[in-house]
Amino acid sequence: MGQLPDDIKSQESEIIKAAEAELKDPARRRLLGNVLTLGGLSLLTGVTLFHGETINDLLKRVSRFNDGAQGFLFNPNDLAPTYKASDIKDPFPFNAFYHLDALEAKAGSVEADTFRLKLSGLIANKQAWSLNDLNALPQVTQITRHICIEGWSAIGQWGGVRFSDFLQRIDADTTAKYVGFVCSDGYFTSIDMATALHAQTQLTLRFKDQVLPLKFGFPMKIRMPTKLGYKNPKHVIEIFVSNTYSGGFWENQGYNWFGGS
Ligand SMILES: Nc1nc2c(c(=O)[nH]1)N[C@H]1C(S)=C(S)[C@@H](COP(=O)(O)O)O[C@H]1N2
Ligand SMILES: [Mo]
Repeated sequence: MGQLPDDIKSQESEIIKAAEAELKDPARRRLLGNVLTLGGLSLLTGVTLFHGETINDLLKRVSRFNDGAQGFLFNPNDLAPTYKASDIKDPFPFNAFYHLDALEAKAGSVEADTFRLKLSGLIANKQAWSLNDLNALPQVTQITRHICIEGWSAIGQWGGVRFSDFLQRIDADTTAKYVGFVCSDGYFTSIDMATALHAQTQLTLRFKDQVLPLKFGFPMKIRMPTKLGYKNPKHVIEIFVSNTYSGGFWENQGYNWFGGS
């Protein structure tokens, strides 16, 4: 970007500043139809505003480009940055589509001993999994940054089963397009298979080496540092593999489905 003339550089930074402001204001995001991801924001580098076009028009234009192109731009071998234990945010923020006060009522129905993770769709071995059996699989940990589209981010440590290992073990059809998640609090989302197979995508059972607390997603969450927060489902009780698009809780209200960070 160093070679650009100053007037273009300053228009660019004005666009990015305006876009960031749009992203930060929840009311504006809703009005916009939540068109943009942080990945999309970085794609704004190099775009110019057409004559008479508003920032909103431009955001919509870039977002349409995002869902069409990010699947190709996304390199399944690219790793998200990792951090040191001393970088972990304490206390780590809680976020959900309801207030923390409602957590127990919304998501607290799962009993550790009797819980079984349900599997459905294009999976050969659909036997349901207990938490003990999941904990007996080879475990990995990651210290990565969680980025919420509402304008905050925080570094945390998550432990569990590498999701690609799990998909292999249950004999999932990894040529299928989507993996979907059903959550005990009514939340749901779905991801592309390339992200499901990404080396850092994790079926998470622990936060900071402790059993995943309810507020961070007990009985399990799916952690993907290559995706924004809303693509990381907590309280997962069912996983399905499918070629049929099934959207997601926020995605169906306008958030970008790809949701890469
Ligand atoms: N089941 C469920 N998962 C969810 C959500 C939710 O409301 N319910 N919110 C999402 C959003 S928008 C964010 S930012 C993260 C917050 O995760 P945390 O509470 O561990 O910080 O969870 C994501 N996964
Ligand atoms: Mo979020």
